[in-house]
Amino acid sequence: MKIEESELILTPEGKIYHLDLAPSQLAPTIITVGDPDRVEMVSKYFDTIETTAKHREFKTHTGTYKGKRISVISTGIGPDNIDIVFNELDALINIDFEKRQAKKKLTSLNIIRIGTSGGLTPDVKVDSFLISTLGIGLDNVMHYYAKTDKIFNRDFAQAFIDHTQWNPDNSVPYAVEADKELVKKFTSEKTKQGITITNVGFYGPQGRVLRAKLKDENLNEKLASFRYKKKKITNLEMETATMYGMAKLLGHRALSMNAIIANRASGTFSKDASKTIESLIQYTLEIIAK
Ligand code: R1P
Repeated sequence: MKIEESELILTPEGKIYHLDLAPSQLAPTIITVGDPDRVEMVSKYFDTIETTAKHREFKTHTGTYKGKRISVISTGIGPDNIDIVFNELDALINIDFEKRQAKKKLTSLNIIRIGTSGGLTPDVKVDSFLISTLGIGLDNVMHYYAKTDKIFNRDFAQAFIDHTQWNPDNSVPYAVEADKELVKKFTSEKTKQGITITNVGFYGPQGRVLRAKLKDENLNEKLASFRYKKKKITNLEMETATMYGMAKLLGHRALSMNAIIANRASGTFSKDASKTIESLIQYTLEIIAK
C-alpha cells in the first residue's frame, strides 16, 4: 500500500522530514543522545565523518569508528521525540521512498542510547554507568500503537500499578525489556544493571518541587520501595521505556546506557558530569567497535 505524502513526509531532496536524512546517510548502528551538543562529543572520536545533518533538535553525524559505520543522532528530551526518531529511523531503512511502500525484506537496527539519568536509591552512585534491563513507561506514546501485548511485561506493570496505587487519571504504566543480547554485550565490571522509570517531564513527573506542588508527594518513595521478583527500580529519565517499546514494535534492537549524574535519594549532583558522560561514550564506542 502506498503511504501518502502527508504521512511519510519527504523533503524535495528526498530526505525524511524531521531527521533531514536520506536512506544512504544512516548507518545500521545508531547512538542516540538527548543533547544535540553531545553529538560532537561522540563523533570527535570517529575516523571519518561522511554526513552531518541538523533540523530542529535532531542532529546527526554519520561516520566510522575503528572502521565500524555508526550514526550518532540527538533526540532532544522526552518520549514524544522518541516516537518521531524511531519511526523515521525505521522509515529510512525499511520503507522504499520512491515507491512509498514498506520493503519486503525488513532490516533491524541496533540503537544505543548514551543518556544521563538520576539514581533513585542511595546505592546507585553518582558518576556510575547503569544499563537499563527494563523500562517502565509512565508516558502514553506506546498506547497509540496496536500489537503491544507481546512486547509489554504485563505482570511487572500490574505489580507497579498496585504498589504505587497508581492514579488512574494518569497514563497507564507499561513495562518493556531491553534487547537481551545488547545487555550482555555492553555489561562489564564497569556497569551496573537496573530498572529505569521513563517519565514525561523533568519536574513534577519526576517528583521535583520548585514552586508547583505535587499531587502525590510520596511517588518517589513508592518507586524506591517497589520490588518485583526481588528486582527494584534504580533510576529515572525520559526516553528508555519508549525506546524499548518502539524498537520492539518495529523489529529493532535497543539498549539504554545511563551516566548517573544525580542521586535523588541523597540530593547530590555530579561534580563533573561531562567527564562521566565522556567516559560512557568511550566505553560504548569501544564495545560497538569490537
Ligand atoms: C533531562 O535533563 C534530560 O536528560 C536525560 C533525560 O532523559 C532527559 O532527556 O537524558 P539526556 O541527557 O540523554 O537528554
